[in-house]
Amino acid sequence: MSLILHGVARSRAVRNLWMAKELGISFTHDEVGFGPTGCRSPEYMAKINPNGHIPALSDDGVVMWESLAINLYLARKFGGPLAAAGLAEEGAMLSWSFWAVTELEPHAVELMRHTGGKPPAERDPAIAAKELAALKAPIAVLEAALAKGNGFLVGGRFTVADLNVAGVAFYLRFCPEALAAAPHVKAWYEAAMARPAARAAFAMRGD
Ligand SMILES: N[C@@H](CCC(=O)N[C@@H](CS)C(=O)NCC(=O)O)C(=O)O
Repeated sequence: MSLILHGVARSRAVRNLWMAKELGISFTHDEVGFGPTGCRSPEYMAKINPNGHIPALSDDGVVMWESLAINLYLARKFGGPLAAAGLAEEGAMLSWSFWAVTELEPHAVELMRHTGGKPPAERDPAIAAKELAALKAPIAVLEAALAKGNGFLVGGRFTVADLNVAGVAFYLRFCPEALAAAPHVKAWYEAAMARPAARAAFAMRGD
């Protein structure tokens, strides 16, 4: 089998497992984990990802890293309703995916750490409050887009853009307050996570 997804489900690889299940494609799951015997091993870093991170993808000589880029690649390769129907949609999908990793993810990760990710004694409510405040603007952007798009980001249907952004919004899960003023985001996120492919992928995390 030529398509190999490297990375355990309990990492950002869950985003790619979700995408692969949406597409119904066959792939080998190489469950590379963390640390010196996993994604920091010299062999993995030499052959797959010099950054020492998971996930990564190998596809017949094409080696990729960056979870959201991998999903855009899979969408382009396998097509179907999650993929772009034309350049305008592709542009919007690229915009939302880059937006998710730059505008949303840094604050959402810190919020996650200080609301549920770290042991309680290591959580700092002041950092959580600061990140929650910083998330107001991007969440308002998402809320407005979903209101305008009837619950979807691109093309009036569930696409890789929704999957990529929802995969990042997963970091907000310990802080319901983050979506309290964003009913469209809340409904969209819940619908995305209720999809059979999402449930199957997230179940692999075992949490
Ligand atoms: N922007 C990258 C981030 C990759 C990343 O930081 N992965 C984490 C796991 S979710 C990792 O590999 N951590 C282990 C390490 O850095 O040693 C992506 O979206 O793929």
